[in-house]
Amino acid sequence: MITVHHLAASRSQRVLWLLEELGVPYEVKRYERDPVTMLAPPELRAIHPLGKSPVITDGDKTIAETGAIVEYLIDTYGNGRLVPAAGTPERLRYTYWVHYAEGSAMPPLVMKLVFGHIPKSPQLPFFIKPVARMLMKGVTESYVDPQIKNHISLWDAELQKSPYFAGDELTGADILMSFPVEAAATRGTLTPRLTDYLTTIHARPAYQAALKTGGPYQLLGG
Ligand SMILES: N[C@@H](CCC(=O)N[C@@H](CS)C(=O)NCC(=O)O)C(=O)O
Repeated sequence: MITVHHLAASRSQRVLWLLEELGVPYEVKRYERDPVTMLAPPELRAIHPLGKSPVITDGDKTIAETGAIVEYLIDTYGNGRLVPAAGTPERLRYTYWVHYAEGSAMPPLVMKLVFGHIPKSPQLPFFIKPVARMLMKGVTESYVDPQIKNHISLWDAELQKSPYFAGDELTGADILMSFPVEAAATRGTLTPRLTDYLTTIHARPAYQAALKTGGPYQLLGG
């Protein structure tokens, strides 16, 4: 039996969605975030030393990192589903987006979230807060926001070529990319094409089933 070590409102939601798409039985072990720091609880470190979610266990295997989990599950349980055939141009697109989602898209989105929180931190003396706010605002406006805008344009251009990130069918690339697109939706404006894309993937029965299993999904991106 596969166990998904699921942190509330997190990247882990994608793994539940994938398992629902594949129709593979699984169980969920839920972890709640610390209400102040929003970090994962220390119990998660007993499963994987980084103490981050998602992590899955499957028999004697422990697998962390969303991209690695998605590749493992599709390779092991997909029977050719949710991945374009090897050697096709779609397969190359698939590989790119599977790695890009966490490697390139998420860093500026997380930066924006963290920079927004720093000035509100209770640890910060009150007289530093206005300076921190000015600094973070400056970096966000001059560096982070233009980066995010650039990424959003890239996604939009890709979805102009085909309805999904790696062609005409939903694949693991869409499951990986759902989180950055959702995170960008909460932090700025998506293009109409990307908004429609989110509507399409959110309407999938497997996505809806995963929401029921995973519990309330309020994006934090951290
Ligand atoms: N690149 C990793 C990121 C893992 C990660 O940062 N997960 C977040 C959940 S969205 C987490 O566990 N945050 C809580 C913490 O860092 O304590 C992946 O995709 O698995």
